[in-house]
Amino acid sequence: MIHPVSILIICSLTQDNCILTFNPDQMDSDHDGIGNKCDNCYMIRNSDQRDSDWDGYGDICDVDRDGDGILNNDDKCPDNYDPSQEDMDGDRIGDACDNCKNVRNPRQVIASGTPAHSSVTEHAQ
Ligand SMILES: [Ca+2]
Ligand SMILES: [Ca+2]
Ligand SMILES: [Ca+2]
Ligand SMILES: [Ca+2]
Repeated sequence: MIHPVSILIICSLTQDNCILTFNPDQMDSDHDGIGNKCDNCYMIRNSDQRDSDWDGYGDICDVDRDGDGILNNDDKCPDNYDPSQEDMDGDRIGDACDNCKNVRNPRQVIASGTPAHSSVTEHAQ
């Protein structure tokens, strides 16, 4: 026979929103199912806990997602580690993530009219 206390422990473990961290209050401010104590972005919902650069801050609230030292707003490739920020064609899309490094195409549409990421045709400037 299983002792009632054992059942209680098993139930509380399966419902624990921070399995590896002691958090008896189970506080979850953003209601994403991950407790504040172990949530890598506890004020913004991110149940996937994606953290591309493994710095402990979830992508959704990380001011430098790729961890290259350039803040997202200034980063020419915010999702590619690219500390040099080289941009041969000067279109503000860094070489590390530019689909056409030698032709200015800030919307990343290939100049021939073949869409790379959208159906909008973009002309080289
Ligand atoms: Ca949370
Ligand atoms: Ca991060
Ligand atoms: Ca960056
Ligand atoms: Ca470029």
